[in-house]
Amino acid sequence: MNVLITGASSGFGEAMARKFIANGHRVIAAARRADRLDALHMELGANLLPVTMDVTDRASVTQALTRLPIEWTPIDVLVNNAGLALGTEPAQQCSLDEWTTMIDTNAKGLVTVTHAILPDMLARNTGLIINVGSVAGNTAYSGGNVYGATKAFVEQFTRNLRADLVGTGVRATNLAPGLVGGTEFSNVRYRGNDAAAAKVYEGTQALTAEDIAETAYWLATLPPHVNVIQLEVVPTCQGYAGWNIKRNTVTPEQTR
Ligand code: NDP
Ligand code: 8X3
Repeated sequence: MNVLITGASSGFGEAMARKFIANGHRVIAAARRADRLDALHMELGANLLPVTMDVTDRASVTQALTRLPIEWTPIDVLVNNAGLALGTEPAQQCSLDEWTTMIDTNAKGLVTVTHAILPDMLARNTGLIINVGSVAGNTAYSGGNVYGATKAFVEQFTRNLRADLVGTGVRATNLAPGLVGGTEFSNVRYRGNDAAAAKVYEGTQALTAEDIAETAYWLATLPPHVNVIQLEVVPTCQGYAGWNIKRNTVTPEQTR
C-alpha cells in the first residue's frame, strides 16, 4: 500500500510511518518540519518519502501532491492526522489567532488534503481515508471550546463522506483517541510549557502513539467490504466526567 500521512514529523504520524513501513508498505510522510522528516527518512529508508507540506496553505498542498513521483502513486490510504490544540483557557480568555490556527489546521487543512486525494480514489473505486478526530469532538469540557469544535467537524465530515461514498469502494473512518501521551500534543497545547504538559499524564497510564498506530494499521488492513465509521480509543483509566453543576449562582434576573 501507498500511505499518505499528514503530521508525520512527530507523535501519531511518526508512529504510523514506522508501523506501516515495518509491515512492508510505503509511506509519504508530510509535515512542515523538513528536518524531522529527513531524519525519519534516514532511519526508515527508501520506503519513506519525506514531503514538506503545510496543510493550512492550499498552494503548499497542491504543490506537494502534484509533484509526487509517479511511483509513489496511487495513494491507497490517506491519514489526515496533522492537527493541534492551542490553550486550555475558557472561551472568554482565548486568542482569536489561536482559534483560527486550529480551524485552519484541523478542519480546513483536513478538507484541503481530502479534496485533493478523493477524486483519484473514486476513479479507482478503492481507498481509505482515516481522519484523526478526538473524543474532544463529542464530549464537551471546559477549555475545549474551538479544539473540540474542530474535532466535531472532523467527526461529522467523516459521517457525511460515508453518506456520499456509499456505493463506491472508498471508505472513511473517524479515529477518535482520548488521552495519549508521549507526543508533542500537550507541549504545543501549553505553548512550550513542558512541565504543564507533563502534568496532563501524571498518575495515568495514557495511550501511546504506538497504540494509535496499531489501530490505524488495523483499520487499513481490514477487508475492503468493512468500513468502521467511528472509533473511539481511550486508555483504561479514562471515562466520562458528566455535567458540571455550579450551586448558589446568581442569575441576571436576580441582580436586576
Ligand atoms: P503532535 O503534536 O506530536 O503531532 C502533530 C503533527 O501535526 C506534527 O507532525 C506536526 O508537524 C503536524 N502539523 C501541525 N500543524 C501542521 C500543518 N499546518 N501542516 C502540516 N502538518 C502540521 O501530536 P499528536 O501526534 O498527539 O496528534 C496528532 C493528531 O491527533 C492531531 O490531529 C491531534 O489533534 C490528534 N489527537 C491527539 C491526542 C493526544 O492526546 N495526543 C488525542 C486525540 C487526538 P509539523 O509541526 O512538522 O508541521
Ligand atoms: C486530545 C484529547 O481530551 O486532551 O484530542 O482534548 S483531549
